[in-house]
Amino acid sequence: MAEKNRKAKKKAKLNIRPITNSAASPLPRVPASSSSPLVGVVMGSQSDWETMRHADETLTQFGVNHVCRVISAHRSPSLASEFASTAETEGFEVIIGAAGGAAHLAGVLAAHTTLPVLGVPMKSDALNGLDSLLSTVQMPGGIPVATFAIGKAGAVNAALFAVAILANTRPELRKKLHRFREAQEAKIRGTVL
Ligand code: RP5
Repeated sequence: MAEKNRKAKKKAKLNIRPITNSAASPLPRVPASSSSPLVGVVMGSQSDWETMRHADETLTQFGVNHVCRVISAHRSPSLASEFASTAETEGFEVIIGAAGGAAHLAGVLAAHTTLPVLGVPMKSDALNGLDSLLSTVQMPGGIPVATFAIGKAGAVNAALFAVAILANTRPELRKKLHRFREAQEAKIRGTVL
């Protein structure tokens, strides 16, 4: 049985498809690495990239292999379902879902996977992101989405939280998180106005 599981796992690994965005989308991209990505950063629109690039930069800072993709729960519902349903076998360990307005993306992703889904509400024109926040956070019991702050702080913190999850089984990431906190504090201690 163990041998069968090992073979199935190996096969799933070999079947990993490179996840790329359409050529028309210049920003979200697959980072240059041969190992499979651990974090999927998914956003509802390319217009979310200006905020979500901060999640991308934070994950890159920690050396975490990840992909950034535009997938809309409303405009490309089948793709959202396909991405989340296959995420676990693709080797992802955490998904970050960011959307604005009627922000159902993180919830829809969470409905199709048991991987941890971290939601980032985008600041919206109409209601400054309060709509996004409530749409993301008010999940029905049974399908959890860990929701972060609206905008840049949420994007950075979702990435840091993803690193913290991965660090549970990766001591080198835990060390990096400690160093990050120390550097952050040292910067404040060294600030004299
Ligand atoms: C949401 O609608 C997206 O996540 C974005 O925040 C918002 C507006 O999208 P665009 O009209 O700019 O594509 O689905």
